[in-house]
Amino acid sequence: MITLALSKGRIFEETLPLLAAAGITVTEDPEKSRKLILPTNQPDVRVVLVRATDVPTYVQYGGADMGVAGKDVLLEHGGEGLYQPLDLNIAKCRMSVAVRADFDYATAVRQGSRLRVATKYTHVARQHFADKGMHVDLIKLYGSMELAPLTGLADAIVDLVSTGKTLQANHLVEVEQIMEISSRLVVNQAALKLKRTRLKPLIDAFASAIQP
Ligand code: PRT
Ligand code: MG
Repeated sequence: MITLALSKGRIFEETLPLLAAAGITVTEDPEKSRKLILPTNQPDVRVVLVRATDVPTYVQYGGADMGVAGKDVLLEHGGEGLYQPLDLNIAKCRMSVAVRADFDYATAVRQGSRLRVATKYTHVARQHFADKGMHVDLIKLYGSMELAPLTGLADAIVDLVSTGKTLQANHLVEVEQIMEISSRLVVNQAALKLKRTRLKPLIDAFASAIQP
């Protein structure tokens, strides 16, 4: 049995065409079903639905043989025990610093002010501000980062941006782009050895279906 860990939503949706290229069709709709294990048209392939941040953990410990996870999630996880053969070029966005539209970020940086930064991505944020030689106090959040500058919890946030509509709706502006983000295929290293004859063709099929 091959177990693939995916998160519901954009990763699931954008992985479907890659699965199709490998001859795999998921036979139940995760938005309609409450099942956490979804069958496919291949009797030896199943999909498990986990939180996006849990995908690397499932694959690392063998709860799944492979999975699809955002670079944001992989950088926070650390990637230990994971083979990352492919950038799938899906679920694309960027990781950015954003502040309230009325906050003068450039001046705060120039004056060396100690900023409070709220984020789910503390590893990436710590590295980014260290590289800039800035002292920041990081506040770990698990969601709705946009709220932090509006309530006075923080001066800035580090969050993912795709269309920019969420920032705009909350009167925030993007002041720095830290990195481009897309999702990668991650494979359990032991599974790759033990189930290589089944996994290698799947990886090759995904590779051939990646859109530029
Ligand atoms: O939503 P949930 O709390 O269940 O989990 P999650 O947010 O971890 O999962 P999900 O499915 O929302 O995101 C999975 C992966 O998709 C992330 O790990 C990213 O790699 C990738 N991705 C791509 C994004 C976005 N684009 C994105 N826009 N993840 C989140 N967003 C959010 C962003 O955090 C912000 O709140 O969308 C909002 C901004 O979108 P725009 O279009 O308004 O700019
Ligand atoms: Mg989300």
